[in-house]
Amino acid sequence: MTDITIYTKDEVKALYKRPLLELIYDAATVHRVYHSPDEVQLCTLLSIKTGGCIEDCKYCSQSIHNQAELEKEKLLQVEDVMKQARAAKAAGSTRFCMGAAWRGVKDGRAFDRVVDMVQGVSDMGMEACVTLGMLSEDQAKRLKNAGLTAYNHNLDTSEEHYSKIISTRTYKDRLDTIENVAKAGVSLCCGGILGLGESEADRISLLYTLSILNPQPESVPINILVPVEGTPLENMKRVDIFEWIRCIAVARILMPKAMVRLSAGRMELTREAQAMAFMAGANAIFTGDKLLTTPNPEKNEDMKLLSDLGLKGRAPFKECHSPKKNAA
Ligand code: SAM
Ligand code: DTB
Ligand code: SF4
Repeated sequence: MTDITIYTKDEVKALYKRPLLELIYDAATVHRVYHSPDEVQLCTLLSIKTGGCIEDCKYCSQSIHNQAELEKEKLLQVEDVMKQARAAKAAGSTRFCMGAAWRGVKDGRAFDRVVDMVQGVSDMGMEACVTLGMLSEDQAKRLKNAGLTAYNHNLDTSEEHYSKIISTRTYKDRLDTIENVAKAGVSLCCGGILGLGESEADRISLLYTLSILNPQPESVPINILVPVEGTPLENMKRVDIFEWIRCIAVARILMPKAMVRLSAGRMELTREAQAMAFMAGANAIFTGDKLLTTPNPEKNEDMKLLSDLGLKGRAPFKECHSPKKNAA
């Protein structure tokens, strides 16, 4: 990452504490150096295996430790997933992300099927992303050979706050999988969730940790907690919107090449808040009326928002600009 400035934790803190509009201006400036500011990547999510997860993530509808009402579903068949991917492509999505409620991946028939799904999505000319929990380097290599674009594995929050949210795995477990993904040469999609009761220092710590991953994530999902009934976090206070914008702006400055993705939590956001997020450097969204298990804005609403803002879908497999090329 030679052409990227790596900030110290104190520098990240100073950045985070800047006056918000100054911060947004700087983030918007960085955004324009590395990306076309009128382009937003449109991605579609599909839950390929739903519920029954043995991890105890306190935010999640799919954990067996929580009491969320949820229709469980075994691993889908490849052809059913292809149907959904084709529909997503026809609706303008260029990236298809498949999520499984697993603690980790076991070799065998189920994993073979996921590899076939990745191959199928990739053969359709779409970017393919999966999130399957813990992964070995060999498994990451198999996914890469099948055409995987990126592996999603979030850090979720700071190392300091982590054990208050999840007790069945450690931050180190997360970082180990991230390392396996990097060793296999697969791009990483890695971000977090705001609104887990974390402090400002936790947010700064998360953003700092994401930015020192080597290589930096190709994509950074910034989720806002969707408070699911029956989970321990169902009554959590909603995160302040300006804190959310602040995190997006800091993520954009720290990880200039990454796609900064507005992920969970858009149902409760106004059009104006989302416009401000695009201004602060966000350049990807999940479209389609469902995330994994919770609702997402209607496609028509999203298309209207993008069109009103003069934004358009970004082509698949597009690299970000090189600042040197721009300067020449
Ligand atoms: N089981 C795998 C794992 O945890 O890595 C993959 C699926 S998991 C549902 C993917 C991500 O969704 C989590 O890391 C978390 O960041 C996000 N997520 C899950 N439930 C959420 C919620 N209620 N609100 C916001 N984000 C959520
Ligand atoms: C990510 O960071 N957000 C997406 C994707 N990666 C897999 C998932 C959001 C899930 C929101 C809760 C749900 O729908 O179950
Ligand atoms: Fe399982 Fe992932 Fe949900 Fe945690 S976030 S309970 S690992 S599906």
